[in-house]
Amino acid sequence: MQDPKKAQADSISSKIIYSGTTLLLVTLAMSVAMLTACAPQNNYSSVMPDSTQNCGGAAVQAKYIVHNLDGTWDFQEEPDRTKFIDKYVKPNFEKIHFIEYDQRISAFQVHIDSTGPTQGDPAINNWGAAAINAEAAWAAGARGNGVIVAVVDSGVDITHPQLKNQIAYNTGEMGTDSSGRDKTTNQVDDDGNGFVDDYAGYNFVENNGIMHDDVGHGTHVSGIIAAEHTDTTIKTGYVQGVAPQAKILPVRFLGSTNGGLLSDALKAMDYAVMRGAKIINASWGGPGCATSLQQKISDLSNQNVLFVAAAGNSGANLDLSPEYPAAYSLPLQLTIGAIANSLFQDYYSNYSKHLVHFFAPGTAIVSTVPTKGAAEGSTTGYISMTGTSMATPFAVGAAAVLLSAKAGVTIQTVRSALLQTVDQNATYVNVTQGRLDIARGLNAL
Ligand SMILES: [Ca+2]
Ligand SMILES: [Ca+2]
Repeated sequence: MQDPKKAQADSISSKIIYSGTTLLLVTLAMSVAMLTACAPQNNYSSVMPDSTQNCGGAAVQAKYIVHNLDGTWDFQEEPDRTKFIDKYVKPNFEKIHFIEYDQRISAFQVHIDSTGPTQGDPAINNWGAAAINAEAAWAAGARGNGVIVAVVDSGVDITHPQLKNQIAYNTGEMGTDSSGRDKTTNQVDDDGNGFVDDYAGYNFVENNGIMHDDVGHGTHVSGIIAAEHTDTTIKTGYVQGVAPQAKILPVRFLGSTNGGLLSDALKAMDYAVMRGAKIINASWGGPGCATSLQQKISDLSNQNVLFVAAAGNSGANLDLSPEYPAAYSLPLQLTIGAIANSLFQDYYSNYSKHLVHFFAPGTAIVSTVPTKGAAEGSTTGYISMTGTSMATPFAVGAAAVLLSAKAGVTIQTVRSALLQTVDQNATYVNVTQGRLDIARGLNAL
């Protein structure tokens, strides 16, 4: 995307940096020259997205995402483009960095292998946790203690028996208010954080604090990260979260059809940071052309928040068929592909020597889903799913474990340790030629 305002912003900052009179004059002269040179395009439309842009059909042309030069976001809705320019762009032009259309985002389609394994069923074999050597971490007491992990997804079933104690509850929205009403439902922003009744995360699809998961995707991801257990060894029959003392922050932006809006994803990530999340699980993406998503993940890097993205399930080389956010390659990003139980890269997983950092277990992963009302039809609260959506939370859980393992460990150190300690296999097509190994990662801290 063209960035006509960047040159202007750069010249403004150079004016501030150089204090010598000559330099200042030269810089000012250059600025004037640049502005004059840009003049034919420097009308209000210059910050607008091309009206023909449809981003592979994902663009929502009545909705706009505005990024301001001061780093803030604005979200606007106006079906008439000319009206939008007159009413919003002209009065705010001087402070706008860029504007783009809102877009539809999808959770990566996962394959449902089997529905309804029951507790105690040997089909719940936790092969993924075993493959990444999670036992070593549990035995060492490194269990993600206190690390808040945001599952920015389709919501989470916060009543699931293996998740209800694993949620990053907001105590400022719990208990009773001065009128004796339940703070979780009193329609009051009791803790003054800008969100009403957000006792268990926030639902940006319906703009309320009521957390639910119609499709099971976010609940499945959450179980892989932090399903409750106290074991130090791999057992069968129930799910064992990789980081069972991490806290899940549910942030819902994908609705009942697994679709969501980019604007809601941006708001969801802002919310996650505000609530103290150190790691974001992003098991979603698509073709898209979202400058704002790239900007947001770049901002997260500056805020020391790790953004972990699923590589996608097209079985493609991301170098040739990029999907986003998987292919952004930002400083504090990890992009995760998938291996099967054989430990070989599975056919559906996207790959790239430059953009996919390592692989993690993604095939036939049993994890938690809502017991009632899940589209997948589970009546037991467990389901087996396959996809890079499942590989991503293994990496997220591992990062939480490493972050909690030693005082003073930074998220940058955690990311480097995970990258440097993969188990390698010559057949893997990714940056490290490797797959996730928590035990080795811990040893490298
Ligand atoms: Ca609140
Ligand atoms: Ca409240």
